[in-house]
Amino acid sequence: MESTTNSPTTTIEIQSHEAEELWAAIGKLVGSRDLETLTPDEFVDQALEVNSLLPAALRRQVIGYRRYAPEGDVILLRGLLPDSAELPATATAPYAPPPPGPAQHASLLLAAVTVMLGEPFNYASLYKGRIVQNMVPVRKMEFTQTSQSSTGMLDWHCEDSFREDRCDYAGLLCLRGDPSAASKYAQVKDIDLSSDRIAVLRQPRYHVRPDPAHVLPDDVPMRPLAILSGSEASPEIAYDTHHLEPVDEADVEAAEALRELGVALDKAAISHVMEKGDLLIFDNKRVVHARTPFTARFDGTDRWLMRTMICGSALTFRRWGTRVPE
Ligand SMILES: O=C(O)CCC(=O)C(=O)O
Ligand SMILES: [Fe+2]
Repeated sequence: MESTTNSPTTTIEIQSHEAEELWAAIGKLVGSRDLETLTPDEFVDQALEVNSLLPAALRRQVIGYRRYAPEGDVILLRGLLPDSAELPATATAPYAPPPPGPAQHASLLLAAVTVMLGEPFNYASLYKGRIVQNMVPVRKMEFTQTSQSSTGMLDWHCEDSFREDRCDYAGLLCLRGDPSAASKYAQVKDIDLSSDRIAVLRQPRYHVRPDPAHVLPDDVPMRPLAILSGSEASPEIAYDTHHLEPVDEADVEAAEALRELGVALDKAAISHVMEKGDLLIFDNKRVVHARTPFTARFDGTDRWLMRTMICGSALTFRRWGTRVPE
C-alpha cells in the first residue's frame, strides 16, 4: 500500500508531567483492586470517575472532535501513558483478562477517554464480550484477517460491517509497539473516484459476511448493503476487503467499482506506527483501517494494543438494553 499524508491526523500531545500525574491518580483511585470483579456497567462507571481526572485541554479536544471533527475523522492522542508505567508481559489472547495493576489501569484509561464519545460496548459474540480487548498476535493466527494476525497484512476493513449497529468509533491504546506494524487508515472523504463509480457503490448491490473473529452459527445470512451512503458532503462507508462482494457474481460493474475503491483507499492511506501511550480514535462510519505485517515472538514482548468500541447513539444503546448485545 502506498503511504501518503494528504489529510493530516489531529495529534494531541499529553505533556509528560500530566501523564505522570494522571497515572498516579488512577493508581491511587484503583490501587490493587481487581477491576475484573466489576460488571461491564460498573467498569464504565469507574471510567467516568477517571474521566474527571483527565487534563482539561484533552477533554475539550476530544469533545470538539465528537461535535465537529474539525480536522478530520481520526484523532491521535500521544503520551497518555508515562514512561514510568511498568506494564506486564503482553497478553496472549484478545480475551485474556489483564492482571490487577498497570494493565488494568491502562484499560480503564482507554475507557475514560473514549466514554466522551458515547458508550463503550462489545458484542457477546466477539472475544467473550469483553469491553476492552487485547489486540495481540496469537500463534497459528498469523495470516488470519483478525487482530490476532501478525506475519500477514490485516487488510482494509471497518469494524463489524456485517452489523447494522456497528460501532460509531473505535479507540486503540498502545501499551507496547512494534516498529514494523503500521496502523493505516483512509478517510472516505479523501477518496478519489469517478461519479459513475460512486453511484454504483451507493447502490445496495453488495453483501457482507460476518467477521471471522466473531463466534457465530454458520448460517448467519450475509447482510445486503450499499458501500457508500450519507450525503455527498459527509459520506459514510462500510467496507471489508475479504468479506464483502457483489450480491450477483455476474455484476461486473459492481465488482469493478469495488476494485477501484480498493485502489482509491490505498492512495488515501495515512500510516502511523503506534508507540506506547498512543491512543488512536477513528470514526468507524467514515474511516477504513488496516495494519501492516510484523513478526511476533510470542515471548511477552510483542505488540499490544487495547481496543474498545463506542456506540455514539444513546438511542441504539437503550434499544440494546445491555452493554454486551447479542
Ligand atoms: O492491530 C491493529 O492495529 C488493528 C486491529 C484491528 O483493526 C482489528 O482487530 O480489527
Ligand atoms: Fe479493525
